[in-house]
Amino acid sequence: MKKIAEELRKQCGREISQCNNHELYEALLALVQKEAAGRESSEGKKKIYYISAEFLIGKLLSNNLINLGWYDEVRDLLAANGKDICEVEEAEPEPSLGNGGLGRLAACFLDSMAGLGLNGAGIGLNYHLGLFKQEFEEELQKETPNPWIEEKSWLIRRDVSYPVEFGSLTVHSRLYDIAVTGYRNRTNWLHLFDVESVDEGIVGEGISFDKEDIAKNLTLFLYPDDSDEAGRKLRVYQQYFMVSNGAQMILDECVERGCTLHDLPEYAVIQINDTHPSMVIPELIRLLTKRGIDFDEAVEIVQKTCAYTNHTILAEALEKWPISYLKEVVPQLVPIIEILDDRIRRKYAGEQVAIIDGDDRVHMANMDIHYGFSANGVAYLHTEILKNTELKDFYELYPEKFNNKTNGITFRRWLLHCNHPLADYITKKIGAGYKKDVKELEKIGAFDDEASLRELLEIKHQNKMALKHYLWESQGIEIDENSIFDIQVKRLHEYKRQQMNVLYVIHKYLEIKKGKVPTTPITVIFGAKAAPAYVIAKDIIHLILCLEKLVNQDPQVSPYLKVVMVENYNVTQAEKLIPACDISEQISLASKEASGTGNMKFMLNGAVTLGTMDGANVEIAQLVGKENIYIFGESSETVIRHYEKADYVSKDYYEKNDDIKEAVDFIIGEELMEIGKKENLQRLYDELMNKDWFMTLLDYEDYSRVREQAYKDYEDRLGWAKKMLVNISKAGFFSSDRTIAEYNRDIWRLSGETLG
Ligand code: 26V
Repeated sequence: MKKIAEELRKQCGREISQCNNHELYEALLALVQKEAAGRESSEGKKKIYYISAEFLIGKLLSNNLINLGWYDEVRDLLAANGKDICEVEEAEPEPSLGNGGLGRLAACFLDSMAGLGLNGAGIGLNYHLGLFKQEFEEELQKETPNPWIEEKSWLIRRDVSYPVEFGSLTVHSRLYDIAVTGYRNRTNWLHLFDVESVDEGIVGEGISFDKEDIAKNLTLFLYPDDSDEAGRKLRVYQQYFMVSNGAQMILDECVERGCTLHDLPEYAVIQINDTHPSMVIPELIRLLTKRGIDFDEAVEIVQKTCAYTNHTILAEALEKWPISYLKEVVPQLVPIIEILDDRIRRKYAGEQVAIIDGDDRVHMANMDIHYGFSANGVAYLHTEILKNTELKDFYELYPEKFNNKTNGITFRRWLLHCNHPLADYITKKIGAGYKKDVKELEKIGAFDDEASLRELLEIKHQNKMALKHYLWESQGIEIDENSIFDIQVKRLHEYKRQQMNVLYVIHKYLEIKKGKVPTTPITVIFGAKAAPAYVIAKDIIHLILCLEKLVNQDPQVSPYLKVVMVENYNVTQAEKLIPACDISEQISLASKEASGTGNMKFMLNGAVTLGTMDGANVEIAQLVGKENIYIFGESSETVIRHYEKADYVSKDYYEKNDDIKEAVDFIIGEELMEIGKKENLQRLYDELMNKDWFMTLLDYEDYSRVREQAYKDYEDRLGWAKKMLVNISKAGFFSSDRTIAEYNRDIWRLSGETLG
């Protein structure tokens, strides 16, 4: 206590009580950085490099304090000086380096690698304006830049720079590092590459900028709009910049540790996070040959070093770059990719497994699978679908490469940090052992007596009060803490079916208007960003915002039903929403959600899942049993069959079911049309009626029935608390420590003695 107090005073230059929250944040940042650097370790011959376009790390101060074992001390010290650690936390801007589940997963994985003592690093890009910031204007999403880098930040500027050659220019990179503190363990680094010529001044209206001025725009935004060719090429520039820097750094580091390059797989393993970093394969081959290794051996070395993770079966998200783009942006890789393709074509006849297709597009995932040693899916069902359907041809060629690694989440952030009341309660009941060994969490399941269950309900209530307060303060929205908090937060995509949730809300609204009011009021909360060029997704946001206005302003309805769409949903908001949730909406069209990780966070925080048999929901259902989860809808097999036969006709469902008809018609009815824009609402209506590619109406009837059942069961408060308890107690499986231990056991094989 004394040491931290003294250091903090020294850092601030005055008494703690005299500092404002921002000064305290900066002083703590400096202290943590110093301590973290001291915990850097050189232990371990082999190193895992996790390359990813996204690292959705969230605010870092509190998590670092927890991992260093300083949190309680600092909280008490601040309190003793009249300061609130929560307010100090608020001074920190949230880094904007990710988009959704894939990026948050990468962040959880870094935490677990360091916590398990693995010799590992993340490699990515330092986007200055990140993913866009979402604002609502006239019930529409508006995108604005999201600058997050302040003069004092977690970024440490390093004296490391590499030349990166593009077809028309060469840039020189600059490395920035962020410390990844392991829970009571070593520090690893997240390496983020940048270019100093980047110029935030070129951003004009909204998030528009000159997409062709590469030197100035290269690390401005994550996922710049790719609706035009210049945008798509910029993504190729970014991807190559990331992997070329990464590959140069990996080779330099390994050589420094005694690697001859011939033995690279003994020193490095590279996990390719989805296809954005796939060019690391030809780039490494290029660099190895440049350093004197012959081509065949270089291919062999790379094949033993790289492993690929698939995060989606959606065809449109599987990257296929036109070879013409690569010729322009990275001409040096093209002959290599052509040879790689040629070798596959000589070996295997099937066009489906080729790397360069008949339209001269490079299938990045195909290259990863052929020229890596491992390909994994991210949940049991997802991996099965990859093996049996989407990547069947590859599975037949290389059954030994395929493996499943069910996703996980770090309990440090998603329980210890975001839900202090629940973490304290669990510690009080079963001790602190679960913090290091999540298997112990199951012990909490024994505390199902009435008094304990009431305590659990009281914690949930406290968290609902905190969320109510936050929403009021931050967005001026008023909600009823005694209502059911029914939450769907995730990226906006048709396959996730936020629109199905909306149809149910419309149905409820109409019921209430007709006089049928729910026993307990309901608060339906959404949070979602839509990709800037994804028109229908933005129309769905428009519909939600119009409905929010209609419902909340209707005095006849709003005592029973509220709709809330939080603005700019991000990690910080997730940390407030998840602990307060009663019902977790995980309602994707079966087969389409590879895993989901929000589902795990909600479960751990005592929400009950309402979901389809998709992604990791399948494993949640298996663990908690059918009394403790609300499952509805068609199976993935049925859905896949519908796609094969092309026999889903949304109009049939509309005609057959009066509730569906009424709710769908309401989208273009006069109440919403008065609030919203005809063009957007009509387009969404037409989409649902005539296409509905992700089969919203297929499961509506069952969804509505099961959702009603969940609301009914909620009335039995102790019965519900028991469900909460089972969910919490079974969540241990979804710790990313388990996931990372499996990656290490089956794929990375870093030496065991570093685990501990
Ligand atoms: C694809 C694209 C396509 C172009 C526009 C920008 C963009 C950005 C990301 C992606 C990759 C999508 C893959 C993805 O995010 N998958 C999610 O990964 C999570 C972690 O494994 C998993 O829980 C989610 O179910 C899965 O959707």
